Amino acid sequence: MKVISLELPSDLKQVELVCISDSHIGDPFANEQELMNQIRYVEETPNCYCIINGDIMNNGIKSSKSDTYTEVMSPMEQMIKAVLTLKPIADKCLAITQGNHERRTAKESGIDLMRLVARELHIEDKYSDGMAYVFLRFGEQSSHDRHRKVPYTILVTHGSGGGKTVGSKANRLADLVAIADADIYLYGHTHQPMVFKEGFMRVDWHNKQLNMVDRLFVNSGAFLDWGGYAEQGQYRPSVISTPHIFMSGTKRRMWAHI
Ligand SMILES: [Mn+2]
Repeated sequence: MKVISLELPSDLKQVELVCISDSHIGDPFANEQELMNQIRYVEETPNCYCIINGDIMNNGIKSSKSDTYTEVMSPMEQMIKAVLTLKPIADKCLAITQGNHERRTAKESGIDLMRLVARELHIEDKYSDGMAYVFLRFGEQSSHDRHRKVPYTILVTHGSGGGKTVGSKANRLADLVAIADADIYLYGHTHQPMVFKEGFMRVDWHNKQLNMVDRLFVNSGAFLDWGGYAEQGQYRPSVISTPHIFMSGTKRRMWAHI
C-alpha cells in the first residue's frame, strides 16, 4: 500500500476529482476522443484534480488474452501515447496505479510499464503497482475548528476480478472496506460506472465515542466502444461515463456523479 500525503491550499472551497482509468490505448475500440475530453476538462477546470487508475494501455502482448494482431499500436507506441496523453494533467494527479493490462509486462519480463509512465510524468512519488492510500487536506473548516483544513482519505486500486453482473462488480468495490477504513473508495477494472454510499461507525479514541460517517464508493468506467474482446466474451456493452467526485473545503462532505 503506497501512502500519499497531500496538502492543497486552505482557500479552496471545493475540490473536484476526475477518475480516469481503463482507456485501453492500443485497443481498436478505444475511444480516444472521450479520453481527451476528460483530460482537457481536468486541465482547464480550476481546483480540478485527477486519479489515474490503471489499464491506461491495452498492452496486448503475446502471452495475454487480448488479441495481439488487432492492436492498433505496439506496446512501445502505447506507452509513448500514454505519456503524451497524460502529460497535460500530470501536475494535477493525486495518485497513479498499475492495471492488470500493464501488469502483463511486469509478470512477463519484470518491467513495470506504468512506473515508467509515472516516471516520465515526474509523478513516480504518486505511483503504486497495487493500492494507493491518499491523505488529502484542503480548505478551512467553517464552524468549531477554524483554521483546520478538512481531511479526506481515499483508497485507490485498479482492482481485479468482478464477474459480469452489476451486483458482483459492486461487491468487489464494497469489499474494499475489509482492507482499510477510508472516506472514499475508488475502483476501476470492471468498466461499470457506479456511485453509492454506506454508513460506518468510526472510532474516535480522543473523545471515546463512535462517529457515524458516510463513506463514498466510486467505480470508474472505461473509454471503450463495444466490440472485439467484449463482444466475443459476451460482455455487456460498456457505457462511457467518467465519475467526477466533489469534496467540500468547508466541512466533511463529498458526493459524486457519473
Ligand atoms: Mn482492468
